[in-house]
Amino acid sequence: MNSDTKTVSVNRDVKAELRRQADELRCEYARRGTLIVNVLSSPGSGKTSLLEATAKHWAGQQRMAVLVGDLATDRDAQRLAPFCPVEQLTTGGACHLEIPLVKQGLEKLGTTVFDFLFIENVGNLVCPASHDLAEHLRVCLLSVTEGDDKPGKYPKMFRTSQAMVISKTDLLQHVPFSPEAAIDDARQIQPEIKTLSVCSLTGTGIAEWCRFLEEQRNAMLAQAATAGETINV
Ligand SMILES: Nc1nc2c(ncn2[C@@H]2O[C@H](COP(=O)(O)OP(=O)(O)OP(=O)(O)O)[C@@H](O)[C@H]2O)c(=O)[nH]1
Ligand SMILES: [Mg+2]
Repeated sequence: MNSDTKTVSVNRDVKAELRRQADELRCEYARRGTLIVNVLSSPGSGKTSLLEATAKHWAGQQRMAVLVGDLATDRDAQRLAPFCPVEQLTTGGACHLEIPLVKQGLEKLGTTVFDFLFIENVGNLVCPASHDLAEHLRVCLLSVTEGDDKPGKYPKMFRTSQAMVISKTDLLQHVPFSPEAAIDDARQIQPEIKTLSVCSLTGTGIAEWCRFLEEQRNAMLAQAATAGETINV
């Protein structure tokens, strides 16, 4: 070792610090009455399309905003901007979002209070599963063109999600995908997982999806009220 080199030991657990920051934000946004939803899936499964359809369905009824993560470009933010406040989080090549970038996005969104804050993660069925983004609800999309065997092949993604949304159901007639097989496979990993089906292009299933989200938010508000929190809704 070069005599000028110094060894510095880092005793702080970086992951524990990120978890602490995520927990702090989760509590803060529950107090604000904002349900944070982390939306994950492989590339092109229909995350942005689902959020566009959600914003159109709720227009004037629920206040929503989106933080959208991508390796490069602000294309998804441009698609969502006509419908709701949105901030693009560009990872510069990283395959998933982490809490510091999410915090930057939240700061850019400012102090406006939203009922729902969606985080569209980078398209990837592996790494995003390992990162807590302060969400109250984690949702994983599985499009019918990907195959009904994917939950078992990417177990962490489905084990850590509270809901699985089967997307692009209009294509079911063209591909060998069994929704029952996909649901069975997901339930082997996560017996409690809620399952929904949508076609964002036609709007089929969007009302049920939105109702599910509203129920989740109501449950969060009720839990916060039971805990004696002052909720700003
Ligand atoms: N047939 C059909 N196509 C869809 C549906 N939803 C989305 N698509 C198409 O699938 C492609 C990808 O959709 P996106 O919404 O961009 O998917 P994404 O998951 O946001 O993609 P990334 O952000 O790149 O990971 C687009 O060409 C959409 O038009 C659907 O319900 N049915
Ligand atoms: Mg997208």
